[in-house]
Amino acid sequence: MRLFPPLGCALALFPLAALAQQKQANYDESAIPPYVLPPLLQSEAGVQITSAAEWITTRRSEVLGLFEKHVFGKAPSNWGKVICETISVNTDALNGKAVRKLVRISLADYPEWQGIELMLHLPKNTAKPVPCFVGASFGGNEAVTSDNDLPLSTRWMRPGKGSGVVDNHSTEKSRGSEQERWQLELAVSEGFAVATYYCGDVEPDHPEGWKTGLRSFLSKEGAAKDWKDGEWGAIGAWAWGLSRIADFLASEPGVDAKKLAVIGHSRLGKTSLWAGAQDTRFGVVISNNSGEGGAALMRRNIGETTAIITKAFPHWFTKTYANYANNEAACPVDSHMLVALAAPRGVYIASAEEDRWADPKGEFLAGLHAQPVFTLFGKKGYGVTELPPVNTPIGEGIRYHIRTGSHDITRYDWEQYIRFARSQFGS
Ligand code: GTR
Repeated sequence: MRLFPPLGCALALFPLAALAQQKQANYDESAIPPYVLPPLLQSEAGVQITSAAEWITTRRSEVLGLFEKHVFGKAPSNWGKVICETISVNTDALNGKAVRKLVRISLADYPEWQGIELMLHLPKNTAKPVPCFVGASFGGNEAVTSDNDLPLSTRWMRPGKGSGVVDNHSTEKSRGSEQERWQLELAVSEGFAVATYYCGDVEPDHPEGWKTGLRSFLSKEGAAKDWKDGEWGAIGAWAWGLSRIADFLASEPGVDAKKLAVIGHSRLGKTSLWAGAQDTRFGVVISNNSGEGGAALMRRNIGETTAIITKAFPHWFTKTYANYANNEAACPVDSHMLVALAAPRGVYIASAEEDRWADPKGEFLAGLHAQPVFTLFGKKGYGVTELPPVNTPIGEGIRYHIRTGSHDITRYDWEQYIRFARSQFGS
Protein backbone atom coordinates (compact mmCIF):
# COMPACT_ATOMS: atom_id res chain seq x y z
CA MET A 1 0.00 0.00 0.00
CA ARG A 2 1.09 3.56 -0.63
CA LEU A 3 2.03 5.84 2.21
CA PHE A 4 0.05 8.79 0.93
CA PRO A 5 -2.68 9.20 -1.64
CA PRO A 6 -1.82 9.68 -5.31
CA LEU A 7 -2.35 13.19 -6.53
CA GLY A 8 -4.05 12.53 -9.88
CA CYS A 9 -7.74 12.36 -9.06
CA ALA A 10 -7.39 14.34 -5.87
CA LEU A 11 -6.19 17.35 -7.85
CA ALA A 12 -9.66 17.71 -9.21
CA LEU A 13 -11.00 18.98 -5.92
CA PHE A 14 -8.07 20.06 -3.83
CA PRO A 15 -6.30 23.35 -3.77
CA LEU A 16 -2.52 23.07 -3.36
CA ALA A 17 -2.60 23.85 0.36
CA ALA A 18 -4.90 20.90 0.87
CA LEU A 19 -2.55 18.66 -1.10
CA ALA A 20 0.31 19.68 1.14
CA GLN A 21 -1.86 18.80 4.11
CA GLN A 22 -2.56 15.39 2.61
CA LYS A 23 1.13 14.71 2.30
CA GLN A 24 1.86 15.75 5.87
CA ALA A 25 -0.93 13.71 7.47
CA ASN A 26 -0.24 10.59 9.47
CA TYR A 27 -0.52 7.34 7.48
CA ASP A 28 1.11 5.12 10.06
CA GLU A 29 -1.28 2.72 11.83
CA SER A 30 1.11 2.31 14.73
CA ALA A 31 1.04 6.08 15.37
CA ILE A 32 -2.73 6.12 16.03
CA PRO A 33 -3.22 6.83 19.72
CA PRO A 34 -5.41 4.30 21.56
CA TYR A 35 -9.12 5.16 21.52
CA VAL A 36 -12.39 3.88 22.92
CA LEU A 37 -15.56 4.07 20.81
CA PRO A 38 -18.70 5.52 22.39
CA PRO A 39 -21.15 2.77 23.36
CA LEU A 40 -23.68 1.90 20.71
CA LEU A 41 -26.08 -0.16 22.76
CA GLN A 42 -26.23 1.82 25.97
CA SER A 43 -28.82 4.56 26.33
CA GLU A 44 -27.92 7.96 27.74
CA ALA A 45 -29.62 6.86 30.97
CA GLY A 46 -27.17 3.95 31.11
CA VAL A 47 -29.66 1.25 30.15
CA GLN A 48 -28.36 -1.62 28.00
CA ILE A 49 -30.30 -2.01 24.73
CA THR A 50 -31.04 -5.69 24.13
CA SER A 51 -33.77 -5.78 21.47
CA ALA A 52 -34.64 -4.24 18.11
CA ALA A 53 -37.72 -2.69 19.73
CA GLU A 54 -35.61 -0.95 22.38
CA TRP A 55 -33.21 0.28 19.72
CA ILE A 56 -36.12 1.78 17.75
CA THR A 57 -38.02 3.28 20.67
CA THR A 58 -35.09 4.56 22.73
CA ARG A 59 -31.60 4.50 21.36
CA ARG A 60 -32.08 5.22 17.68
CA SER A 61 -33.62 8.64 18.25
CA GLU A 62 -30.96 9.42 20.86
CA VAL A 63 -28.16 8.62 18.42
CA LEU A 64 -29.86 10.58 15.65
CA GLY A 65 -30.18 13.53 18.02
CA LEU A 66 -26.50 13.27 18.95
CA PHE A 67 -25.49 13.44 15.28
CA GLU A 68 -27.73 16.46 14.83
CA LYS A 69 -26.31 18.18 17.87
CA HIS A 70 -22.63 17.39 17.42
CA VAL A 71 -21.95 16.66 13.75
CA PHE A 72 -24.40 17.64 11.02
CA GLY A 73 -26.94 19.89 12.76
CA LYS A 74 -30.70 19.70 12.75
CA ALA A 75 -32.66 20.48 9.59
CA PRO A 76 -35.40 23.06 10.12
CA SER A 77 -38.98 22.02 9.43
CA ASN A 78 -40.32 25.22 7.92
CA TRP A 79 -39.88 24.48 4.21
CA GLY A 80 -43.62 24.18 3.61
CA LYS A 81 -45.17 23.03 0.37
CA VAL A 82 -42.92 21.33 -2.20
CA ILE A 83 -43.71 21.98 -5.89
CA CYS A 84 -42.61 19.45 -8.52
CA GLU A 85 -42.88 20.48 -12.18
CA THR A 86 -41.78 18.36 -15.12
CA ILE A 87 -39.59 20.55 -17.34
CA SER A 88 -38.77 18.14 -20.13
CA VAL A 89 -38.95 14.49 -21.13
CA ASN A 90 -36.53 12.87 -23.58
CA THR A 91 -37.76 9.42 -24.59
CA ASP A 92 -34.54 8.64 -26.42
CA ALA A 93 -31.83 9.30 -23.87
CA LEU A 94 -28.62 7.27 -23.39
CA ASN A 95 -28.53 6.01 -26.98
CA GLY A 96 -32.20 5.11 -26.89
CA LYS A 97 -31.90 3.03 -23.71
CA ALA A 98 -33.61 5.43 -21.31
CA VAL A 99 -36.33 7.96 -20.74
CA ARG A 100 -34.92 11.10 -19.13
CA LYS A 101 -37.08 13.50 -17.18
CA LEU A 102 -36.01 16.87 -15.83
CA VAL A 103 -38.10 17.94 -12.87
CA ARG A 104 -37.89 21.20 -11.02
CA ILE A 105 -38.41 20.89 -7.27
CA SER A 106 -39.06 24.21 -5.56
CA LEU A 107 -40.75 25.60 -2.47
CA ALA A 108 -44.05 27.48 -2.64
CA ASP A 109 -43.20 29.64 0.39
CA TYR A 110 -39.66 30.51 -0.80
CA PRO A 111 -39.98 31.44 -4.49
CA GLU A 112 -36.63 33.27 -4.37
CA TRP A 113 -34.85 29.90 -3.94
CA GLN A 114 -34.12 28.60 -7.44
CA GLY A 115 -34.86 25.00 -6.54
CA ILE A 116 -33.47 21.61 -7.52
CA GLU A 117 -33.16 20.50 -11.14
CA LEU A 118 -33.73 16.80 -10.68
CA MET A 119 -32.67 14.51 -13.50
CA LEU A 120 -34.32 11.09 -13.61
CA HIS A 121 -33.22 8.32 -15.96
CA LEU A 122 -35.69 5.45 -16.32
CA PRO A 123 -35.12 2.20 -18.21
CA LYS A 124 -37.38 1.86 -21.23
CA ASN A 125 -40.16 -0.66 -21.71
CA THR A 126 -40.28 -2.07 -18.20
CA ALA A 127 -43.31 -4.07 -17.15
CA LYS A 128 -43.45 -2.59 -13.65
CA PRO A 129 -42.03 0.29 -11.59
CA VAL A 130 -38.30 -0.10 -11.00
CA PRO A 131 -35.96 0.43 -8.04
CA CYS A 132 -34.05 3.71 -8.11
CA PHE A 133 -30.64 5.04 -7.06
CA VAL A 134 -30.82 8.56 -5.64
CA GLY A 135 -27.70 10.70 -5.33
CA ALA A 136 -26.23 14.17 -5.55
CA SER A 137 -23.59 15.11 -8.13
CA PHE A 138 -20.57 17.44 -7.99
CA GLY A 139 -21.48 19.16 -11.26
CA GLY A 140 -24.65 20.10 -13.14
CA ASN A 141 -26.88 17.59 -14.90
CA GLU A 142 -24.89 18.13 -18.09
CA ALA A 143 -21.82 16.68 -16.34
CA VAL A 144 -23.59 13.48 -15.29
CA THR A 145 -24.78 12.20 -18.66
CA SER A 146 -23.14 11.51 -22.01
CA ASP A 147 -26.12 13.10 -23.78
CA ASN A 148 -25.38 16.61 -24.97
CA ASP A 149 -28.86 18.09 -25.32
CA LEU A 150 -29.24 19.41 -21.78
CA PRO A 151 -29.20 23.08 -20.92
CA LEU A 152 -25.99 23.93 -19.04
CA SER A 153 -26.55 24.56 -15.35
CA THR A 154 -26.25 28.27 -14.61
CA ARG A 155 -25.44 27.77 -10.92
CA TRP A 156 -22.17 28.39 -9.11
CA MET A 157 -19.73 25.47 -9.59
CA ARG A 158 -16.60 24.44 -7.77
CA PRO A 159 -13.77 24.24 -10.30
CA GLY A 160 -11.91 20.96 -10.71
CA LYS A 161 -9.58 19.22 -13.11
CA GLY A 162 -11.54 17.98 -16.12
CA SER A 163 -14.78 19.63 -14.93
CA GLY A 164 -14.77 22.26 -17.68
CA VAL A 165 -15.79 24.82 -15.05
CA VAL A 166 -14.62 28.35 -15.87
CA ASP A 167 -15.21 31.31 -13.57
CA ASN A 168 -17.27 29.03 -11.35
CA HIS A 169 -19.68 28.14 -14.13
CA SER A 170 -20.28 25.16 -16.41
CA THR A 171 -19.12 25.39 -19.99
CA GLU A 172 -19.59 23.15 -23.01
CA LYS A 173 -16.53 21.26 -21.76
CA SER A 174 -18.43 20.32 -18.60
CA ARG A 175 -20.66 17.99 -20.60
CA GLY A 176 -20.10 14.39 -19.60
CA SER A 177 -17.27 15.24 -17.20
CA GLU A 178 -18.85 13.12 -14.47
CA GLN A 179 -20.32 10.39 -16.68
CA GLU A 180 -17.82 7.74 -15.57
CA ARG A 181 -18.92 8.31 -11.98
CA TRP A 182 -22.57 7.85 -12.90
CA GLN A 183 -22.87 4.54 -14.69
CA LEU A 184 -26.28 5.41 -16.05
CA GLU A 185 -26.31 3.00 -18.99
CA LEU A 186 -25.24 0.13 -16.76
CA ALA A 187 -27.89 0.95 -14.16
CA VAL A 188 -30.76 1.28 -16.62
CA SER A 189 -29.68 -1.86 -18.50
CA GLU A 190 -29.86 -3.67 -15.13
CA GLY A 191 -33.40 -2.40 -14.58
CA PHE A 192 -32.69 0.52 -12.23
CA ALA A 193 -33.71 4.15 -12.47
CA VAL A 194 -31.21 6.81 -11.38
CA ALA A 195 -32.26 10.17 -9.89
CA THR A 196 -29.56 12.83 -9.52
CA TYR A 197 -29.29 16.51 -8.68
CA TYR A 198 -26.43 18.95 -8.50
CA CYS A 199 -25.66 19.55 -4.80
CA GLY A 200 -25.04 23.23 -5.53
CA ASP A 201 -28.72 23.64 -6.42
CA VAL A 202 -29.27 23.44 -2.67
CA GLU A 203 -26.03 25.04 -1.56
CA PRO A 204 -22.89 26.04 -3.47
CA ASP A 205 -19.96 24.14 -1.95
CA HIS A 206 -17.82 26.83 -0.35
CA PRO A 207 -17.78 28.37 3.12
CA GLU A 208 -19.98 31.32 2.07
CA GLY A 209 -22.19 29.21 -0.19
CA TRP A 210 -25.06 29.11 2.29
CA LYS A 211 -25.60 32.85 1.70
CA THR A 212 -27.07 32.13 -1.71
CA GLY A 213 -28.35 28.66 -0.83
CA LEU A 214 -31.38 27.10 0.78
CA ARG A 215 -30.04 27.48 4.31
CA SER A 216 -30.22 31.25 4.13
CA PHE A 217 -33.70 31.25 2.57
CA LEU A 218 -35.07 29.03 5.33
CA SER A 219 -33.54 31.12 8.11
CA LYS A 220 -35.23 34.30 9.33
CA GLU A 221 -31.99 36.30 9.20
CA GLY A 222 -31.14 35.28 5.63
CA ALA A 223 -27.55 35.96 4.59
CA ALA A 224 -26.96 37.85 7.86
CA LYS A 225 -27.36 34.66 9.86
CA ASP A 226 -24.93 33.84 12.62
CA TRP A 227 -24.82 30.03 12.71
CA LYS A 228 -25.26 28.47 16.13
CA ASP A 229 -24.24 25.13 17.62
CA GLY A 230 -26.61 22.38 16.49
CA GLU A 231 -27.90 24.20 13.39
CA TRP A 232 -27.52 22.44 10.09
CA GLY A 233 -24.59 22.62 7.70
CA ALA A 234 -24.23 22.01 3.97
CA ILE A 235 -24.19 18.21 4.28
CA GLY A 236 -27.52 18.43 6.10
CA ALA A 237 -28.88 20.69 3.37
CA TRP A 238 -27.67 18.41 0.57
CA ALA A 239 -29.23 15.43 2.39
CA TRP A 240 -32.47 17.41 2.64
CA GLY A 241 -32.38 17.67 -1.17
CA LEU A 242 -32.15 13.88 -1.44
CA SER A 243 -35.24 13.54 0.75
CA ARG A 244 -37.17 15.97 -1.46
CA ILE A 245 -36.30 13.72 -4.37
CA ALA A 246 -37.74 10.80 -2.40
CA ASP A 247 -40.90 12.92 -1.99
CA PHE A 248 -41.12 13.36 -5.75
CA LEU A 249 -40.41 9.71 -6.50
CA ALA A 250 -43.36 8.65 -4.35
CA SER A 251 -45.61 9.89 -7.15
CA GLU A 252 -43.43 8.92 -10.12
CA PRO A 253 -45.18 5.98 -11.81
CA GLY A 254 -41.98 4.56 -13.34
CA VAL A 255 -40.28 4.15 -9.95
CA ASP A 256 -41.01 1.74 -7.12
CA ALA A 257 -40.63 4.24 -4.27
CA LYS A 258 -40.33 1.38 -1.77
CA LYS A 259 -37.02 0.52 -3.41
CA LEU A 260 -34.81 3.60 -3.16
CA ALA A 261 -31.03 3.31 -2.69
CA VAL A 262 -29.30 6.51 -1.61
CA ILE A 263 -25.79 6.78 -3.00
CA GLY A 264 -22.92 9.25 -2.82
CA HIS A 265 -19.20 9.59 -3.34
CA SER A 266 -16.82 11.33 -0.95
CA ARG A 267 -18.37 14.50 0.54
CA LEU A 268 -21.57 13.35 -1.12
CA GLY A 269 -21.03 9.92 0.46
CA LYS A 270 -21.04 11.63 3.86
CA THR A 271 -24.28 13.17 2.59
CA SER A 272 -25.81 9.83 1.55
CA LEU A 273 -25.01 8.33 4.96
CA TRP A 274 -26.67 11.25 6.72
CA ALA A 275 -29.66 11.19 4.36
CA GLY A 276 -30.04 7.45 4.96
CA ALA A 277 -29.75 7.92 8.72
CA GLN A 278 -32.58 10.45 8.80
CA ASP A 279 -34.88 9.21 6.08
CA THR A 280 -35.92 5.57 6.32
CA ARG A 281 -37.52 5.68 2.87
CA PHE A 282 -34.01 4.94 1.61
CA GLY A 283 -34.04 1.16 1.83
CA VAL A 284 -30.36 0.88 0.92
CA VAL A 285 -27.62 3.28 1.97
CA ILE A 286 -24.38 3.48 -0.02
CA SER A 287 -21.23 5.25 1.13
CA ASN A 288 -18.51 5.42 -1.52
CA ASN A 289 -15.10 6.60 -0.23
CA SER A 290 -16.88 8.88 2.26
CA GLY A 291 -13.91 9.16 4.64
CA GLU A 292 -13.68 11.62 7.53
CA GLY A 293 -17.09 12.93 8.59
CA GLY A 294 -18.57 9.93 6.74
CA ALA A 295 -17.88 6.26 7.37
CA ALA A 296 -14.29 6.60 8.66
CA LEU A 297 -13.97 6.46 12.45
CA MET A 298 -13.07 9.97 13.61
CA ARG A 299 -11.09 8.63 16.58
CA ARG A 300 -8.50 7.04 14.30
CA ASN A 301 -5.96 9.76 13.78
CA ILE A 302 -4.91 8.76 10.28
CA GLY A 303 -5.34 10.52 6.93
CA GLU A 304 -7.84 13.37 7.17
CA THR A 305 -8.71 14.34 10.75
CA THR A 306 -11.48 16.30 12.44
CA ALA A 307 -9.11 19.25 12.81
CA ILE A 308 -8.26 19.28 9.10
CA ILE A 309 -11.79 18.81 7.78
CA THR A 310 -13.44 21.37 10.03
CA LYS A 311 -10.81 23.93 9.04
CA ALA A 312 -11.01 23.26 5.30
CA PHE A 313 -14.77 22.72 5.11
CA PRO A 314 -16.37 24.42 8.13
CA HIS A 315 -19.63 24.83 6.22
CA TRP A 316 -20.24 21.09 5.85
CA PHE A 317 -21.03 20.50 9.52
CA THR A 318 -22.78 22.09 12.46
CA LYS A 319 -20.58 24.57 14.31
CA THR A 320 -20.21 22.27 17.33
CA TYR A 321 -18.26 19.70 15.33
CA ALA A 322 -15.16 21.89 15.22
CA ASN A 323 -14.91 21.56 19.03
CA TYR A 324 -13.77 17.99 18.48
CA ALA A 325 -10.69 18.95 16.49
CA ASN A 326 -7.79 17.23 18.30
CA ASN A 327 -10.41 16.35 20.90
CA GLU A 328 -12.25 13.44 19.31
CA ALA A 329 -12.59 11.49 22.56
CA ALA A 330 -15.01 14.16 23.81
CA CYS A 331 -17.43 13.60 20.94
CA PRO A 332 -20.35 11.40 22.04
CA VAL A 333 -20.59 9.73 18.64
CA ASP A 334 -18.39 8.06 16.07
CA SER A 335 -19.13 6.79 12.60
CA HIS A 336 -20.10 3.24 13.63
CA MET A 337 -23.19 4.90 15.12
CA LEU A 338 -23.94 6.67 11.83
CA VAL A 339 -23.82 3.34 10.01
CA ALA A 340 -26.01 1.76 12.72
CA LEU A 341 -28.70 4.37 12.09
CA ALA A 342 -29.36 2.67 8.75
CA ALA A 343 -30.27 -0.64 10.42
CA PRO A 344 -32.02 -2.86 9.59
CA ARG A 345 -31.78 -1.51 6.03
CA GLY A 346 -28.85 -2.61 3.91
CA VAL A 347 -25.66 -0.55 4.04
CA TYR A 348 -22.76 -0.71 1.60
CA ILE A 349 -19.46 0.90 2.58
CA ALA A 350 -16.77 1.05 -0.09
CA SER A 351 -13.15 2.17 0.07
CA ALA A 352 -10.32 2.48 -2.44
CA GLU A 353 -6.86 1.07 -1.76
CA GLU A 354 -4.97 4.24 -2.63
CA ASP A 355 -7.45 6.52 -0.88
CA ARG A 356 -5.42 6.66 2.33
CA TRP A 357 -6.74 10.16 3.04
CA ALA A 358 -10.21 8.64 3.60
CA ASP A 359 -8.83 5.88 5.88
CA PRO A 360 -10.13 2.66 4.28
CA LYS A 361 -9.57 0.68 7.47
CA GLY A 362 -11.52 3.25 9.50
CA GLU A 363 -14.37 2.97 6.97
CA PHE A 364 -14.27 -0.83 7.30
CA LEU A 365 -14.25 -0.68 11.10
CA ALA A 366 -17.34 1.54 11.25
CA GLY A 367 -19.33 -1.23 9.56
CA LEU A 368 -17.79 -3.84 11.84
CA HIS A 369 -18.66 -1.92 15.00
CA ALA A 370 -22.18 -1.12 13.76
CA GLN A 371 -22.89 -4.84 13.59
CA PRO A 372 -24.48 -5.24 17.08
CA VAL A 373 -27.47 -3.15 16.00
CA PHE A 374 -27.96 -5.20 12.84
CA THR A 375 -27.72 -8.36 14.97
CA LEU A 376 -30.67 -7.13 17.05
CA PHE A 377 -32.69 -7.24 13.83
CA GLY A 378 -31.40 -10.68 12.90
CA LYS A 379 -29.25 -9.23 10.09
CA LYS A 380 -25.82 -10.58 9.27
CA GLY A 381 -22.90 -8.19 8.96
CA TYR A 382 -19.47 -8.67 7.44
CA GLY A 383 -18.86 -12.22 8.66
CA VAL A 384 -15.16 -11.29 9.03
CA THR A 385 -13.24 -9.03 11.41
CA GLU A 386 -10.22 -8.19 9.25
CA LEU A 387 -10.04 -5.92 6.23
CA PRO A 388 -10.66 -8.19 3.21
CA PRO A 389 -8.31 -8.43 0.22
CA VAL A 390 -8.84 -5.88 -2.56
CA ASN A 391 -11.76 -6.35 -4.94
CA THR A 392 -13.36 -8.95 -2.67
CA PRO A 393 -16.75 -7.73 -1.40
CA ILE A 394 -17.84 -9.21 1.93
CA GLY A 395 -20.93 -9.12 4.12
CA GLU A 396 -24.69 -9.36 3.88
CA GLY A 397 -26.77 -6.69 5.63
CA ILE A 398 -23.62 -4.58 5.90
CA ARG A 399 -21.44 -5.04 2.87
CA TYR A 400 -17.93 -3.75 2.22
CA HIS A 401 -15.25 -3.74 -0.41
CA ILE A 402 -11.89 -2.12 -0.91
CA ARG A 403 -11.25 -1.60 -4.59
CA THR A 404 -7.87 -1.22 -6.24
CA GLY A 405 -7.19 2.33 -7.41
CA SER A 406 -7.79 5.79 -6.13
CA HIS A 407 -10.46 8.04 -4.65
CA ASP A 408 -13.31 7.70 -7.14
CA ILE A 409 -16.55 5.89 -7.91
CA THR A 410 -16.08 3.49 -10.77
CA ARG A 411 -17.95 0.95 -12.86
CA TYR A 412 -16.65 -1.77 -10.53
CA ASP A 413 -18.23 0.02 -7.57
CA TRP A 414 -21.55 0.40 -9.40
CA GLU A 415 -21.59 -3.28 -10.34
CA GLN A 416 -21.36 -4.16 -6.65
CA TYR A 417 -24.03 -1.64 -5.64
CA ILE A 418 -26.46 -2.91 -8.26
CA ARG A 419 -25.96 -6.50 -7.09
CA PHE A 420 -26.40 -5.43 -3.46
CA ALA A 421 -29.49 -3.32 -4.13
CA ARG A 422 -31.02 -6.22 -6.01
CA SER A 423 -30.35 -8.62 -3.13
CA GLN A 424 -31.83 -6.18 -0.62
CA PHE A 425 -34.89 -5.28 -2.67
CA GLY A 426 -35.48 -8.75 -4.03
CA SER A 427 -35.70 -7.36 -7.57
C1 GTR B 1 -11.70 16.39 0.23
C2 GTR B 1 -12.09 16.18 1.66
C3 GTR B 1 -12.65 14.81 1.86
C4 GTR B 1 -13.53 14.31 0.72
C5 GTR B 1 -13.16 14.89 -0.63
C6 GTR B 1 -14.19 14.80 -1.74
O1 GTR B 1 -11.16 17.63 -0.01
O2 GTR B 1 -10.96 16.37 2.45
O3 GTR B 1 -13.29 14.74 3.12
O4 GTR B 1 -14.86 14.45 1.00
O5 GTR B 1 -12.83 16.21 -0.55
O6 GTR B 1 -15.36 15.17 -1.55
O7 GTR B 1 -13.81 14.41 -2.84
